[in-house]
Amino acid sequence: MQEKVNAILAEIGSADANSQEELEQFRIRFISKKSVVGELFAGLKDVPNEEKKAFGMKLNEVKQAAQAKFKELIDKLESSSEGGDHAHPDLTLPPSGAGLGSMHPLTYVRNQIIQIFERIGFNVADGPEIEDDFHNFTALNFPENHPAREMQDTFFIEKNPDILLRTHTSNVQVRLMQHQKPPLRSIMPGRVYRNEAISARAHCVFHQVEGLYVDKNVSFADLKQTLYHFAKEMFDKDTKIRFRPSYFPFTEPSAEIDISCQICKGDGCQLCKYTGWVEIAGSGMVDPNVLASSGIDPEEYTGFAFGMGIERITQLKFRVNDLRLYTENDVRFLQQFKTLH
Ligand code: 2NL
Repeated sequence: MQEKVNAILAEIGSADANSQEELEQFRIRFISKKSVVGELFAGLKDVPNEEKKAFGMKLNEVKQAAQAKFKELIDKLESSSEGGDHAHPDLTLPPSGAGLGSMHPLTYVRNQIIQIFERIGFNVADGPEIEDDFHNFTALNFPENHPAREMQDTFFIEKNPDILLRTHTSNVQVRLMQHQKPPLRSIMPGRVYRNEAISARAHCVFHQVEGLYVDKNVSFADLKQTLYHFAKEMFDKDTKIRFRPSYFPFTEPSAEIDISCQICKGDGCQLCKYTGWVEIAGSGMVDPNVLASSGIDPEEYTGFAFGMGIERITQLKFRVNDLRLYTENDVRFLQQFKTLH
């Protein structure tokens, strides 16, 4: 027994720990309830009575040696590199960087769209997101019973008279035509709202850029050339563009603009539904009724207008396949755009 005690004492004396793991091993072997020291104490009851006192004192010596060694090893580890930096930080070091944020891809694409149009003479106009029925619907030639006015599409704030969250940025164009004389050449980027369930492909808040050009003799050829130019600047130089007849209440004639699919280059893929084409914008010649309701004489002036979704353009540029990514602020998504500026 005495020999065993001496062996354990010697083991404690020469013990060392160079990591938290080794420290824990020491604790389990010499400090914990099930340690070898604990076992020695358990054996105390079998020691003859006359030796109990001396042996008990010896065991206390072992216990104290184990505890002293344990403390010594903790101190040693704390002042070494493992865990030491936290215990004793070097206050003279310069602070570590706060971790720079990155530009949101929608902000980047919006700025790019603005720059492309500014270079060809468009300016940026802004207006309210909370709007009345006239500027959001009536002035834009929406018939009284048009489905877009119904509850499922529009967030109404007040009824009679109707106050609502704008469903497109066209309200800014109406206000511009009311307050400025042609020539008008503006784009309106902004947030718009639709009463839709949120999914990968639909959101109740998204972003649009609309454009308006009103002057004497503005033609459909001007519209085509302007949007051709935009698509070439925004996407690859070899991007193909086509105009497809369409319908909007506020333009006549109307056309949707498709570009050759950026993912498969026209070969056909899931994004373009195997057509080789993807839609990027709607457009048309401003309906004479719209000019007239905004106080511009349709006999004297003509104009073209267009609208595009910023999320859509961003999806095509950066292959973002779920609209929810734009608003969830997941840093794993946002950090992928660190190089944008
Ligand atoms: C789309 C289609 C479009 C317009 C927006 C507009 C505005 C006024 C008058 C006439 Cl004030 N038109 N805007 C015209 C055609 C299409 O947007 O698909 N947007 C995402």
